[in-house]
Formats: sequence, C-alpha cells, structure tokens
Amino acid sequence: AELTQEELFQQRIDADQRIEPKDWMPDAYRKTLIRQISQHAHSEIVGMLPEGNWITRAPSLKRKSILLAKVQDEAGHGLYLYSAAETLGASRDQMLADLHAGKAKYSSIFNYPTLSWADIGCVGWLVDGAAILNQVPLCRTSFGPYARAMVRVCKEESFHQRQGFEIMQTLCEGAPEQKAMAQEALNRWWWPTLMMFGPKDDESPNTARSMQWRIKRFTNDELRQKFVDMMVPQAEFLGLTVPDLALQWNETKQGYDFGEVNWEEFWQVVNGNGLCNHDRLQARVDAWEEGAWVREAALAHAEKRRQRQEP
Ligand code: FAQ
Repeated sequence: AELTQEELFQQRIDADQRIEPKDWMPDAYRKTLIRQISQHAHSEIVGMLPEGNWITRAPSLKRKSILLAKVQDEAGHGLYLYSAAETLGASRDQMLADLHAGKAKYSSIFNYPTLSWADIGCVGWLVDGAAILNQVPLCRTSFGPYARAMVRVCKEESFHQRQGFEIMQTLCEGAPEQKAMAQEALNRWWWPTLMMFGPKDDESPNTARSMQWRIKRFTNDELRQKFVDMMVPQAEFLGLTVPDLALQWNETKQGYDFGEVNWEEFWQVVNGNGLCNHDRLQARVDAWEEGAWVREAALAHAEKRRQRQEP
C-alpha cells in the first residue's frame, strides 16, 4: 500500500531529517511549533524584565556592563525566535497582540520578583542553567529554523550561566551577610526553577506527540531530574543548602530523589496569578504603546525611500 503524506512525514522525522518551512507538514505539527516557539520568544522578552530591574543598581561598573550585555542577548534570542515562528506562517503582530492581551503563555519563572542582587546570581545560575538543559537538545529539534536558532542561543546562555554562578561564588566567599543573601535567594528560586520544565510527564498533554515528532528530545521529568543532578553538587561547592528536605542521593538510579513541586502554585502562576504577572504584562504593553512613534517613523521613512527610488 502507498504511504500517506503523514506516514512519509513521520519517516523523515524517524530518519532524523530536518523539516524546513516549505516542506509539507501536518497542521498539528505546525500548530504545536508555533505554540512552543512563540511561548519561547515571549519568555525571552518578558525574561528581560526581572534582570532589567537591577541594571541601575548593579554593584559595580563591571557587573553593570555584564548584566546589560546579558539582557540585550535575551532580546536577540526573542527576535530569532519570532523569526523562526514567522517561517511557519505566524504573524509577529498577532503573536505580540496575543501576548499583550494576556492570551499567550510565557515561562512561569519570570513572574517571580528579583528582590536582592543575589537574585541576579540565581537567575543566571539556576534559570539559565535550566534554560540550557532544555535548549541544548533543541539544537537537534526536527524543525530546521528552530534548531539553527538554538545553536547561537545556547552559546550565549552558557556565558549567562557562568556569570550567574560567578556572582553566587563571589557572594558565598564574601561576608556572612553576603552568604546569607545568596542562601535566601536560592531558597526562593529553587522550586520555581524546577517548575520551568513543565508539568509531570503524566500530566503533560503535549509531551508524547512532541517526542514522536522529535520537537522535544527529552520529557519534562527527564530534564528536571538532569537539572537536580547537575545543580546539587554545584550548590554543595558553593556551601549552600538546597531547600528540599526530601533531597537524597539514590545509589540505584545514580541520581537524586527529590521532593514534590507545588503544582498548585505552578498552575496559579501559569494562569496569570503569580506575584508579578500583572506587572510583567503591563510593562510589555507600555513598551509597545510608548514605542508606537518609532514604528510609525520607521514606516514613514521606508515609504519615503520607496517613493524616491521609483522611476
Ligand atoms: N511556564 O504539555 P506541556 C529562557 C504550559 S528559558 C508556563 O508539558 P510542552 C531563557 C505549556 O506551554 C524559558 N507555561 O507543554 C532566559 C502547555 O500550555 P499550552 C523559556 C508552561 O510545550 C533566561 C501546558 O503548560 N524556554 O527564556 C510551563 O510540551 C533568563 C502543558 O505543558 C522555553 O520556552 C512553564 N514553566 O512543554 C531568558 C523552552 N511549562 O501551550 C531571560 C522551549 C509548561 O498547551 C532570562 N519550550 N507550560 O497552552 C519547551 O521546551 C516546552 O514548551 C516546555 C513545556 C518544556 C516549556
């Protein structure tokens, strides 16, 4: 019997061939990619806000220039990702309209406040650490433009993670007050970071199909486990305590057992009721409205140039 288009598509996926924008693809594949890539793009842009909050208060000129560069990198990541989503037929104006209307999701982690300088350390160390674990496998995701965008993003994320760890290390080697500040920040960021990987596999509606299509290469729980196994020794090296009484090395599985994430809190934050959801969205809406004159001026300029070039 002849294979259907969908079966041929799955054969290409199974042979690890990249799917490109003009190739045939099932509607649901296109839809789930637009969903994931646009959420990812929004996360990068909204993710600039918690760290942007500390640019004017960075403790030294050196820290300030590093933080500025990092926050600008996140803007760049957002732009590559919006472009990748556009190759699937999504319109950037529509994606942004959905974000501004509160209809589009972005990572739960950016709805938590950055209260002290140590939070900037934790965002780099833990949040970028989680982002890297999730994104390195995405360099091999089946959709070409998304995979290629991830290569550069991951290189930049490694620098971000390193700078976060180094902030933590400096604080942990400093005065007792600085070490306490680092511990207090870890206490607040640990659990929200574990939530970044998404719901448990048996409660994740998208995982099975995204694995079959090789959009995702690991499940949410697999990545969460890798994260804990990677981070616990780093916390020990810093002399910090991971705030989880259930945390214990499991010899048989050669990994850590750890406590249960507060899923009630996770869904509250995802559904708009976290500490900063309102402020984050308002900041994006304000930026869009205050930037209207720039967009208008750019369009007017392009129009003038076009008229000048006409014979
Ligand atoms: N927050 O069925 P699943 C960064 C939603 S890193 C909010 O498991 P999926 C770097 C999910 O969308 C952060 N919503 O979904 C940076 C779905 O809702 P939907 C961004 C979440 O897609 C660092 C529903 O729950 N990284 O920005 C979350 O298979 C520092 C059911 O979930 C990425 O986006 C959550 N944590 O797996 C920037 C990576 N988790 O759409 C600035 C790419 C789940 O059905 C500063 N994305 N949901 O209504 C992915 O790998 C996947 O989309 C997952 C979720 C793993 C996030």
